[in-house]
Amino acid sequence: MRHCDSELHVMGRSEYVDDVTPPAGMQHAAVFGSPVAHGNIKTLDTAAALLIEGVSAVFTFSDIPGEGYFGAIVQDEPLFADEKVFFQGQAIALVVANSYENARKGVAACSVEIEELPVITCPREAFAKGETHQELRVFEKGNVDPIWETCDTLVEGSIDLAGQEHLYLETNRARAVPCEDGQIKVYSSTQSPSATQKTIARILGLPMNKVEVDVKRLGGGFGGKEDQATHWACMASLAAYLLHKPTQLVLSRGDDMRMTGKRHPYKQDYKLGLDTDGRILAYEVSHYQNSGAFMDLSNPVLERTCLHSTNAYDIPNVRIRAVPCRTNLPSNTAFRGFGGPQGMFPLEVAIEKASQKIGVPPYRIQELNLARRGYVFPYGQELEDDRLHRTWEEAKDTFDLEQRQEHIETFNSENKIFKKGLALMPVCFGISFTKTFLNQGSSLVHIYTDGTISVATGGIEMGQGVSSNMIAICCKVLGVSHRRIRCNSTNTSRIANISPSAASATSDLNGNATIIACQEILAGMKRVASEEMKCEADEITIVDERVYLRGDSSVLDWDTLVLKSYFARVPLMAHGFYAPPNIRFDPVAGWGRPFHYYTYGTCLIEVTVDCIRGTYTINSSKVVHDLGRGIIPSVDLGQVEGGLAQGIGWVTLEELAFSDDGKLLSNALSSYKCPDGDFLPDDIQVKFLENADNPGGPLGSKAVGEPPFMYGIAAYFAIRRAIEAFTPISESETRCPMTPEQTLLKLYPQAADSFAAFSTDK
Ligand code: LUZ
Ligand code: MOS
Repeated sequence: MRHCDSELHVMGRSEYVDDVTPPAGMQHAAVFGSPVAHGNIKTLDTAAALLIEGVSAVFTFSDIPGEGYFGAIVQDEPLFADEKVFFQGQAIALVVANSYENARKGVAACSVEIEELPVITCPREAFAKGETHQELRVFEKGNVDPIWETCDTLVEGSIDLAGQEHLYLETNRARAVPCEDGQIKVYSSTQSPSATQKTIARILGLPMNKVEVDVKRLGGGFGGKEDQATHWACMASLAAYLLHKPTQLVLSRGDDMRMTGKRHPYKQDYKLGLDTDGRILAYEVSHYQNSGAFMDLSNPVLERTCLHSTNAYDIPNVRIRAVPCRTNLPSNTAFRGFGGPQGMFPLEVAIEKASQKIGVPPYRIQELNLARRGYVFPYGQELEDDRLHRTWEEAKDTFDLEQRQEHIETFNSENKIFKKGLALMPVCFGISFTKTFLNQGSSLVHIYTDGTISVATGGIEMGQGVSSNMIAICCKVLGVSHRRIRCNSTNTSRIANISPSAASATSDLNGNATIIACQEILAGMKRVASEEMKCEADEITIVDERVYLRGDSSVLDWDTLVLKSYFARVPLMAHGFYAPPNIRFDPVAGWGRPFHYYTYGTCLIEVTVDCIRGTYTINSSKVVHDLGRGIIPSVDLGQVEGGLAQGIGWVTLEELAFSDDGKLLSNALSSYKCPDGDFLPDDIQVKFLENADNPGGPLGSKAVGEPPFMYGIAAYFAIRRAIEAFTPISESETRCPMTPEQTLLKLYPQAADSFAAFSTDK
């Protein structure tokens, strides 16, 4: 089986929110955003907009009939600016017109006078000024303080870790259609239909049962639509509700980049202590999270940063300090990995520094400290297997690590201008929402009298293949061909209280629920078959659309049994609900067993740096990944390769830049470079761990969405090692991404000052 949308995608026939034929009289909306990052609104002039031909209305904060403020964790965010603005691009007004062009003309005609206030863009500065969304939190294991003086090697430093633009192909958008009796139906590009439904109800002052949210598919989400698709759906709904006309809001690429939050940038301090052998004795890290203007999901993102701060390593003494800092930038939000990558990064920096002091390759220190079965993470969960080691050992063997290392050393001794570097990245990523209650999935399976099947779950199809996985699961459990099965849109009227499609857990949660639903229907059908064949129901199986009795093929086929079941008044529909057992987490104590299980893997990346130009080639990335027993191999491979590419992009080309006054400088695809097929390595090898069934996942599978992202981190260190082969790196702060510009500055530190003099107002 392939990805079930592949044909439609290739033909350009798959439909997104605004591809569906618009209802008659549909209006178009556009957003007027703040031109400055912080200030008091003195006067807002929208009269000129109303004079533009086709413009029917302009809405602001005071037009909101229900609650004007919302938020997943705390309700601190207004739908439109309420007297003050807190970031450039913050929505101030919504212009509605008879066409997209006229709505944009209306926006251009709006003007605002703002008394500007000081702008903070740096989380350290925000922290120093007491601008935090929450108190600083500390996670501890053992006690680092008395250990430092016993260490043979100590390294410390600070890090400037950049954020990342989601760059989903489909920008945020929604279409709202008013229905009878004050109800509203909303088509939204959201990863979280129930959060969208709930927030629309809140903003409009409606009960939730008057709001229906429907999602066919997304053109990518990556976390960017976990919490921040809501705003646009609420705005379209507000206009539709107040004007009694269907209204569509589609963000332009520029507006989407400027108005929505991204991966959180962090500032970090680390300190690592090791003994003579390279064994890590103590690790301390402080995370100053650049959270942006409002809380959004910053709290759980930072929590995952803390939980993954020791990644895959066994460290006896750990102190993790973390604080979400309020800055005048768009509220940063979920992004594949959800703070995990930011948690893992500083430890790898520290290990690299330590390896130079000790004089061994970093992978030796990584290997020596890799956690084994029985290890207890700083938050209390125990590592229950040795699969992480398996991926590490297999990566080393399969990809000839020692030989590659020798090859690189030889190459570097023979070449002056080109230098090569290699790095490994082990990943141990916890699967489950850390907010335990979110770990629930639902599925509704219908079998129609012609034998065809439809499945609808809480899972959102955003390209990752969850619909295909649901079909594959139905097909395996029911014993029928995937051609009989369709996956329906995700709809709040079919499934209630849907958790966001996030945390890599969508196929797990909804897949297990689908198994439960299929088994329930199947049980009824087997009863019917057993009466027909005068046997016990558990002697019946269905394979390849045929009924088998004690393993022998019978005359009954699927279509016949479906009809017989219908006439026997046996239900051919079922709702399955699944919640993984045995998980709990106390966020105040920072203690528990938050994860159902871990997904593991090891990645090896090799690069070549052109030491004259500062450019580089990623030669290869080779991965051993623990997939459990994969559901659809091509879909899983797509997730691993896609995650890897996005991770490589984060640490190399993708430079998110803001000016000191909070303006997004990397505000278009011309100034924000993401990896393309040409940049990515020609040699990508992904090997799935064999004999690795996962009892916690549907059909033995494992969550695969986020973990591969962190493989990309290896590219950063491979480039640094190549640079080190040319000239030692000295720096007061370690900066990521390692763009070609950064690489050049590292290659020629003497020239860095003069470069700085030439560089523009960054
Ligand atoms: N979303 C969320 C997530 O709300 N909680 C999580 O723990 C999480 N983890 C990864 C991605 N999204
Ligand atoms: Mo996500 S970062 O799993 O929406």
